[in-house]
Amino acid sequence: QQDEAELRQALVDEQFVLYFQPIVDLRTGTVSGAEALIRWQHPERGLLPPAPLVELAEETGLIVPLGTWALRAACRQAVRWHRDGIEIGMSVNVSARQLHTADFVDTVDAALRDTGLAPERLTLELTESALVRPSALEVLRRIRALGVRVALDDFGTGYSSLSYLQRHPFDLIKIDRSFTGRLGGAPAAAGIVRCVLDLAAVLGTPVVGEGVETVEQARFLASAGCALAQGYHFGRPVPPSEFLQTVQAEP
Ligand code: G
Ligand code: G
Ligand code: NA
Ligand code: MN
Repeated sequence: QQDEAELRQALVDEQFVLYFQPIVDLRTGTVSGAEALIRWQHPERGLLPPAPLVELAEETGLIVPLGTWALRAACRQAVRWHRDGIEIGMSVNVSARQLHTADFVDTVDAALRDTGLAPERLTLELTESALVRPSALEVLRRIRALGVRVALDDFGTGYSSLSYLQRHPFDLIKIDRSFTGRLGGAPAAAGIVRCVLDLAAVLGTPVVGEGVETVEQARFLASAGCALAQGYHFGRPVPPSEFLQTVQAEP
């Protein structure tokens, strides 16, 4: 059982690793960024999937130190890549609990200063659930005042999507894979995706299509004016060395 005590110990022992998934510019076909996704390298059970880990961490509040670890490790990795001439952005997931800790903005500021990452290279991914509390708006403003970008993750799966879009300043909208991943399957998917792209165009906000698994889905998004895409078609989440190979193998 992955209980709380085990997770606490794992934090002490730093049993976590980050995997990275490419975010691709649909116009040029080049990698424009990486999304950092946490994995638990368990000493006995091997590499564990993130969903139960993140869930347990959310329940216990350990997502706060775990999230801070992920943020700092992702910033360090981005700086390493930049030193190697790989000038890509870094996206990091932030949970509601993390966002609403009193010192969250200071934590982000410290991660940038300690690692030397340029703020505009960092994107924090938030879901609609993180925006329910009214204080989220002020936190978002303070994050953006640092120069850090903010993405609305899993767009379309939460509640009150439209009002959040209108009230909060996002640099990026990520369409959830339950829409983009069904392009070519569910008949309504194309219409829904076009609608989100139109909406984003009105707001002047670029869009990432998530969960792109086929070349047809990628082509549809490109022709519909979607700027960026992510998904198994372009690359699965992989360890940093493998990620580097993918980027360097580009034309
Ligand atoms: O990586 P997928 O590989 O299975 O990730 C599963 C879920 O875990 C996703 O919803 C993702 O947003 C979340 N997740 C992965 N890494 C992190 C992290 O560093 N912080 C938070 N808060 N969530 C994460
Ligand atoms: O909630 P968030 O969007 O951060 O979660 C990202 C999750 O989506 C990760 O678990 C990642 O492994 C998964 N993912 C990324 N690309 C694809 C894809 O093309 N298909 C599917 N099914 N899952 C994907
Ligand atoms: Na995400
Ligand atoms: Mn997402």
